Amino acid sequence: MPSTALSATTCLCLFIVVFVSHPAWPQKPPKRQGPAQLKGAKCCEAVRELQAQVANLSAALSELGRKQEKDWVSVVMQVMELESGAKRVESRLTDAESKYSELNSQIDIMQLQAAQTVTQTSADATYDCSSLYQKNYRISGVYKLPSDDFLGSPELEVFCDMETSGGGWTVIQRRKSGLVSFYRDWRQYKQGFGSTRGDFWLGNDNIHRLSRRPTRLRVEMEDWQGDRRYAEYSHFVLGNEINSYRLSLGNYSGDVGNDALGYHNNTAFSTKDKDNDNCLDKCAQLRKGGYWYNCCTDSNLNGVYYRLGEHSKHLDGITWYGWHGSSYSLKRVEMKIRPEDFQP
Ligand SMILES: *[C@@H]1O[C@H](CO)[C@@H](O)[C@H](O)[C@H]1NC(C)=O
Ligand SMILES: *[C@@H]1O[C@H](CO)[C@@H](O)[C@H](O)[C@H]1NC(C)=O
Ligand SMILES: *[C@@H]1O[C@H](CO)[C@@H](O)[C@H](O)[C@H]1NC(C)=O
Ligand SMILES: [Ca+2]
Repeated sequence: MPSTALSATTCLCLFIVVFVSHPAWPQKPPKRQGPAQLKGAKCCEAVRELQAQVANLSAALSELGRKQEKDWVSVVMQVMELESGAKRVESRLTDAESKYSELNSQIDIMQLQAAQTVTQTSADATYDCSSLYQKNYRISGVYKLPSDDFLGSPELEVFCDMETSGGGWTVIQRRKSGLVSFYRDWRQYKQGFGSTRGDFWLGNDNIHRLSRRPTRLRVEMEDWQGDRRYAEYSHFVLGNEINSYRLSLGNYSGDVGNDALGYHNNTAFSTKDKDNDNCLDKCAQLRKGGYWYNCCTDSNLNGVYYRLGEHSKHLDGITWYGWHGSSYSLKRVEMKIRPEDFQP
């Protein structure tokens, strides 16, 4: 009967399907036949048996699949858990690191505060550039001296010369560019003016405060040929405002040939609006600066800046009588101070 033959092939086909879907099934040479007429087939006992086995097997397979999937999922879960654990550890590490650095910076701040507190009571105070030098700042340049209630000093920007003759110098005056006018009034000389990196006057109140300890003054000069000379004075003192910022000097030393500041020793400070000089004239107006005018000058370091060509024609220039005479205006001048007992 064609029907039984068909059923037999159907069984075979089923078998093939089962075999393909489960490779562990004992291998048997498959017969080529389309799996077309599976549906509606009337089956013998053997076929039912096979069908049950197939069903069993598929169930087993899908069971296995589910189990595997479950296993795989659990592995994935474990991996993920491990990963997140690692991340947690990592983040805890980062946390710890940031806490550590925070702690470190707090320690820095505390040290700074401690240093500032100490500054107010000990001999270790930051008075000037020489203090900074002793604290191992050895590069010339602009520094900020902290304000100090104990010393009664405000914060002050200064230029420190840490190289010349051992360093530790606080620069109180500079002429080098000619861009800043020094023909100023009493109040401006009191407070200071100009730029710390360029031409400036540090201010009479500041200079007074910085010279309360036994202090040395150094004047450096350069002419238009590029020659350089210096003058130093021991025991430099600038009086307070009540004393009209009177200048006191000790002994002169140096290589500029002539002590042209000695003439201004024990003399009060004068500006165009305050005549404290020893003359009938108004020296500050004649010499166009603020200075310890006597009657009037042997030196005029705060005079008018004249450039090359104009530099030797005027009495109100930046002069140092005894090096180039009374009408030679210098190219560059720096005045700087440091404590008498400074040890480089
Ligand atoms: C199907 O599997 C069950 C156990 O899971 C077994 O008891 C039963 O005999 C199996 N049937 C066939 C047709 O193999
Ligand atoms: C100036 O020098 C002389 C010696 O030449 C010395 O006796 C005197 O004490 C010095 N004065 C000052 C203020 O340093
Ligand atoms: C300045 O005057 C004092 C006396 O008041 C004197 O001891 C000192 O040597 C003078 N300095 C200069 C450079 O002339
Ligand atoms: Ca006068």
